[in-house]
Amino acid sequence: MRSRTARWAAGAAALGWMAAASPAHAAESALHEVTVERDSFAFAPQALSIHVGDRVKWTNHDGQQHMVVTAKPGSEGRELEIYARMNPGENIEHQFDVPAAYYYYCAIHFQMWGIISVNP
Ligand SMILES: [Cu+2]
Repeated sequence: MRSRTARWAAGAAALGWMAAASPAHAAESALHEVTVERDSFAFAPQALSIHVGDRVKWTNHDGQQHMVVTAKPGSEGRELEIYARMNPGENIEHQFDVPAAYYYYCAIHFQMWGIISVNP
């Protein structure tokens, strides 16, 4: 009984340490991956939920060029946050510093779109 209690206490202490450590971990920038697979004409995953300061990397595994285009939040589409081309095998990376929902698309194939929800 005593050892079981001790084990529980150790587990609780570990959980407490994890809870204390998580805010520091959340402050680190995470990298999220989006891919375009061959002949898919789609970004996968189509929807991502990330945190401010996180980075997103898009990789083009298709045999043709694709784009990633998205507007700056609050600009009503007049300013662009990303306007990038990816040749076959290329990738692009972008860090999101403003919390907003970023709808993006490929300006060559308008059926290709995705959304990045950047949370505070
Ligand atoms: Cu495309």
